[in-house]
Amino acid sequence: MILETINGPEDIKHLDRQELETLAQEIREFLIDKISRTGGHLASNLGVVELTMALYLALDMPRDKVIWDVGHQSYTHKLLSGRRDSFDCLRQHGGMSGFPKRKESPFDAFDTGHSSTSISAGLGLAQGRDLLGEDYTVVAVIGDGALTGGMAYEALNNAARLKKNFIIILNDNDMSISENVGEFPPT
Ligand SMILES: Cc1ncc(C[n+]2csc(CCOP(=O)(O)OP(=O)(O)O)c2C)c(N)n1
Repeated sequence: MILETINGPEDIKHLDRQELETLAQEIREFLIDKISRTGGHLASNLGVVELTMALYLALDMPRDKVIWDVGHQSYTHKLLSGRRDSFDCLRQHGGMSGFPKRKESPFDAFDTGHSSTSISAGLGLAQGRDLLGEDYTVVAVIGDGALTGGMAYEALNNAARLKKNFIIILNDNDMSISENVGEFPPT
C-alpha cells in the first residue's frame, strides 16, 4: 500500500504519476473506511484529494502555509502531513480534531472552523512574512460556499490594495452544505 509509506510531506514527492493515481484512490478508500466508523465530513474531503496532493507536490510544507476554508476539508492534508494513525480517534475526546488546529500540528497554519476567514488570515500571514523579510508561500483554499461570507469580500478588497504575493484557490464545486442559494459565485 502506497499510503502506508506516506509519513511526512516529502514522501509524496518521490512517487511517479501512476503511483500518485493509486495513492489518490487509496486515500479515498481510507477516508471512507475511517469516517464510516468515527463520523466526520466525507464528501467535502473526497472532493479535495487531488487538490491537496498537488499542493503537497508543489509546496514545501510546513515552511509554506496553506489555510483551509472551511477547515472540514483538511483530512487529506492531515494524512499527507503524517497523521494517518490518528484517524482512529478522529473527532473523539482527546483525539485528532476534524479541523486544522495549530496546537495539533505545525502543518496547521490557521484554525478554521467558521468559514470565510482564510483570505484575511492569509493576507495577515503574507504581511507578517514581508515585514520580517521572510520568504515562503501562503495559499488560501476557499470553497464556493465559504466565498459567500462577507468577510471573504472584505479580504479580497484589502488584498487588491495590499498587492501581496499570496495565492487564493477557489474550490468551486457548486455545493455548500447543501445546494448553493443565490447568484454568487456565478455559475
Ligand atoms: C461562518 C460559518 N457559517 C456557516 C458555517 C457552516 N458551514 C460549514 S461547511 C459550510 C459550507 C462549505 O461549503 P464550501 O466552502 O463550498 O466547501 P465544500 O464543503 O463544498 O467543499 C458551511 C456553510 C461555518 N462553518 N461557518
